[in-house]
Amino acid sequence: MKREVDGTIIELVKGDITSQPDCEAIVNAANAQLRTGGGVAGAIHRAAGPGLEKECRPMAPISPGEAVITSGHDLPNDHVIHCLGPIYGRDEPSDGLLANCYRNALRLAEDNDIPCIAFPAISTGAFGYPLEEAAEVALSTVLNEVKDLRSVKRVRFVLHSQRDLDVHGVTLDRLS
Ligand code: AR6
Repeated sequence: MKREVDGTIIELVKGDITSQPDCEAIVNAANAQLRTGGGVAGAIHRAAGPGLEKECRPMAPISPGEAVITSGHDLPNDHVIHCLGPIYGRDEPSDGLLANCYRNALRLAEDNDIPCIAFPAISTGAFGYPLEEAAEVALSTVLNEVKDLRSVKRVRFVLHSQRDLDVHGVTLDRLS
């Protein structure tokens, strides 16, 4: 599914965040220590190789809603933007902190002249954020930001399951 809004393409695909070679930046659903882990963080660190953790070390820890940028190491992408999503039910306000992740990642992409950025569904795995609510926050935040984007021409959401893709599709339909 694809929408063009204010000259930016917002697209939803089913897939693996580490297999997006046509995007200059991918976003990591990171932990505060910026170490490898499960889910997205595990997949990204495995594909990037040990140099990524080494580059991350001096930037840690980060707080919920914060984003930092590194190079992509052995990934096919130039950059990884690491975002710490809120742990649902613990880091409050969860919706504001999750929105900060998307906003801060887009700002870093703009500052680094990145044309395409690919996001996973931050916080919806180990951090327990309900999928429908997270999709609403993610897509409404991106839709609010597009008018200010100059470098970023494509924002891709890479969803891991058919259900995740369907929920984001219904939400994007409703919001755009
Ligand atoms: N590509 C795209 N999406 C994926 C992939 C992948 N390779 N793998 C999982 N997902 P999570 P969080 C989906 O847990 O909730 C880590 O251990 C997954 O199905 O990766 O922000 C870190 O170290 C879910 O929908 O991120 C942190 O401690 C979504 O990506 C913690 O988990 C996010 O799941 C972060 O938790």
